[in-house]
Amino acid sequence: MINRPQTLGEFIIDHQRDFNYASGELSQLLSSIRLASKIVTREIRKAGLTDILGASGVENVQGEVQMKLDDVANEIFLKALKNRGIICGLASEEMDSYIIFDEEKHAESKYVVLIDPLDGSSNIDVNVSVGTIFSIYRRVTPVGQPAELKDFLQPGNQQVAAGYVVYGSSTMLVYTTGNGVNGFTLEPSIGTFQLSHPNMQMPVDGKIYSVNTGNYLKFPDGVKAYIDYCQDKDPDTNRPYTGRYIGSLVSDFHRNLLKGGIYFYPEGTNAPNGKLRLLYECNPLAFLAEQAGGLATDGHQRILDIQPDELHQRVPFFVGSKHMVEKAMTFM
Ligand code: AHM
Ligand code: MG
Repeated sequence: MINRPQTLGEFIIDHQRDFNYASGELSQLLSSIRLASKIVTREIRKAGLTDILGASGVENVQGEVQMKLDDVANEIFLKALKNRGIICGLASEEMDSYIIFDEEKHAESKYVVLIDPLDGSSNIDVNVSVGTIFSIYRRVTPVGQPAELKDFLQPGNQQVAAGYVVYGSSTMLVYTTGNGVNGFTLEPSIGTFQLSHPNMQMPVDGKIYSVNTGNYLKFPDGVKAYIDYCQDKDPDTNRPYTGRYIGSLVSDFHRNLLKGGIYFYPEGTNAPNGKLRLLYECNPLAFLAEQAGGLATDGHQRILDIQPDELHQRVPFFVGSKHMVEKAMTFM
């Protein structure tokens, strides 16, 4: 037998029984995300050529208007997720409202997906990595009826799976179904994700803090005091910490997951709930963080216990190594 890393497809099938409801549908859903992320990878790898092939919003040489990559990614995920008839609805950062899938093939669909198809997309212009974030729930309304808003407005502790794709120097897909976190790296020559990071664990302590310090003056006093703490010298607690902020949430989170660290996007005087969206940015990353031994809060309470009341709701976000998030909370 050839000794080679397990592919994502093999891993999904092997772990199908980990789910409470092992009907194979969630496996198919994850396979749709796997496919879409490969197509988005292909589109992103061409992004630097838009200036010569036609920038977004203008006509290309074929006379077609180029779409923004966020919209391209949204279309790709939407089509891939809709095709197999597994989900009854989709909500996305790119769409004001959720979409209902109620054609015949969705008659038995039990899942809804919430997605940020291309987070940090302003980084594309400067060739910095971006990501996709996704969150999956079982519907709460009866199967066979059109999905409703309440299917999407579930607290994060009800997620059945969540993950992200980081389009970096490699493309990686990292996900959890509530049984730990596993990371897969795309082998570009054969187009297959391979298990490169089994059972990922976030170090309980770290040396990295990630925050947009340009907002320092707008932050509440507790946040300012915590930033001062991060910068203070104390060799016993690894301080001063190293500041690392890409401004691309998935990449910042991914680095801190591997190396240990804290990411925070707090409320500010001009943004009472911060910037990040609860349902398709914070909840999925919070689920992953907890599954890897980390923590995620809004500064006061667990992110996963927040009952959402709107689709695009924002929330202050503190996520990362357990001891670092615990310490940050003592300042709030
Ligand atoms: P987006 O969903 O419009 O891309 O915004 C989310 C992004 C995150 O990736 C990143 O962490 C954050 O915005 C950066 O915001 P800021 O530039 O205010 O620091
Ligand atoms: Mg986003």
